[in-house]
Amino acid sequence: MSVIYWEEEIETLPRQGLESIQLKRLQHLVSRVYETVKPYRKKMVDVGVLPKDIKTLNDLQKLPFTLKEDLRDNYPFGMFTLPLEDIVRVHASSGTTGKSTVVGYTKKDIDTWANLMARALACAGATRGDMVHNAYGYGLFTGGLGAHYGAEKLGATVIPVSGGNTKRQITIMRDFKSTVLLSTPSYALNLAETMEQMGIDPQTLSLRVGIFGAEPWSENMREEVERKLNLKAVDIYGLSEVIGPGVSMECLQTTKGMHIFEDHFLPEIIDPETGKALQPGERGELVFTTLTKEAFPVIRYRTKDISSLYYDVCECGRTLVRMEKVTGRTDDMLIIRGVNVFPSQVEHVLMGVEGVEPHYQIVVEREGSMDVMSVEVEVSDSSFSDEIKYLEQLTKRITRDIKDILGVTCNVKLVNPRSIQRSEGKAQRVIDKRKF
Ligand code: DLL
Repeated sequence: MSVIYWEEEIETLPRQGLESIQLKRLQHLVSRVYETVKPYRKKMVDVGVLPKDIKTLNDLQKLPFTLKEDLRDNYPFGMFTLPLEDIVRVHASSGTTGKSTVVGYTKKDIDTWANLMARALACAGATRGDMVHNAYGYGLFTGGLGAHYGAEKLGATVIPVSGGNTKRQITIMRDFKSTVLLSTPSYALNLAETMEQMGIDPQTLSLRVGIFGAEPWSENMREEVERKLNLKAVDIYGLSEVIGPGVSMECLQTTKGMHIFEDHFLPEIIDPETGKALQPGERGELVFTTLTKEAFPVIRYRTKDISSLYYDVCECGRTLVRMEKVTGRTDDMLIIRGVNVFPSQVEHVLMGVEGVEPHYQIVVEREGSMDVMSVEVEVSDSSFSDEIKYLEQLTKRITRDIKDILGVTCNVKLVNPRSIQRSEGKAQRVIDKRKF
C-alpha cells in the first residue's frame, strides 16, 4: 500500500529537526501569551516563571497547567490573545456541566486547521479524487466545519450533509458514490443499521474508508463498523480547546495509535493525580500546548483524556509520535462500590458477545448507600426471537464476563432491538443518576 503524505517533509522529519522547530515555536508562544493574556501572565508570575526561562523543551514543565475551569472563568473571550476584529470564527463545546467553552480563530488559524485536516485525510489515504461524505455536525461543534475545510483544502468533493436525516444520507451516499465517510463511530453504526432496514447492501456502495472520532470507541467496535459498512475504519482525535478535529490521526499502515501533528501541538502525558510527567508507553492524562495558534493558544491544557505516547517510527514512515487510542477520560471513570469502571471496558465486553448489538447504555443509581450499575443492551433480531432460556443464558454470560473483566457485579438488562436511542453525533453511553 503506497503512503500518501500531505506534507511529507515535516511528517517524516527526524526528531532533532522537529524538536528544534518545536522549541522556537514554544518560546515565541510563551512570550506572546505572557504579553497579551492576563490570566496566563498571572499564573506564570505566581509560579515565578518568565518567558526567558524557557530554554529547552523540558522547561515546558516549569509552566503552569491550563484547566477547563480557567477557560470557563474567563468566559467567553478572556483567553484570546487578539482583539475580536482579528477573530473570524468562534466555536464552542457544550460539555456536560456549566458554561460552554468558547474558542476563537484568526484567518490564519482557519488555514492552519484546514491544512492539518487535509493532512489527516491524506493519512487515511484520501485524495482529491474522493467524494467525502461529512456527517459530523455543522455548527458550534468543531467536527463539521473543521473536516469540511480540510476536505476542500485537499481538493476532494465535500458533501456537507451534517448529522441526522439518516435515510436521506444513505440515498445520497449511494447516488453520489461517497468514498470517504466522516462521522462519529456511533453515528456510523446508526447509518449501518438504517442501511439494513432500507435493504441496501453496503457492498453495493463505494465507501472505502471511514474516519471516525469525537468519542471513544473500542477495537471491537472498529471490527463491527468495518464489517457492517464494508470499509476500513480509522480513528481521528481532537478537541475544541486545542483546535478541533485534526490534532492526531491514525494512518492506514498500522491503525495502531494516532500520529500527533507535533509541529503544531506539543503533547505530554502526566499522572493525573500528581501532575508529574510520565515516560513513553506509560498511560496517563494527555496534555497539549498549541505551538502555532494565534487567537486562542493553550499552554499545557489538561484534556482529561487517557492515553500514552510511543515514539517508534511507524511503518508509514511518519516520525510523528503516536498516541494510543483514547479509551476513557479521567472524568468519565465511574466508581462503582469502590471499583473503577470505564464505559469503554463495558463496551469491550459487550462487543465480544454474540447475540447482542453494539447499542448499549450504562445506568448508575444509588439504592440506599449502594451504587448499582445496570447495563442495558439490545439483543439482535435473531436472538430476540429465541427462547427465554437462551436469553437468560445470554444475560448470565454478560453479567459473568463483566464481573470477571471489570471486577464489578452489575444488572444486565437485555432490551428490545432498536429501543435505545440512536446517536446523531456523540452517543450518550452513561446515565449517572447519582448526581441528581
Ligand atoms: O470532538 C473534535 C472532533 C471532531 C474530534 C470530530 C474528532 C472528530 P470536542 O467536542 O471539544 O471536540 O470534544 C473533545 O472528545 O477531549 C475526547 O474526550 C473526545 N474525543 C475526540 N476524539 C476522540 C477519539 C471534538 N478519537 C473530546 N477517541 C476529547 C476518543 C475522542 N475520544
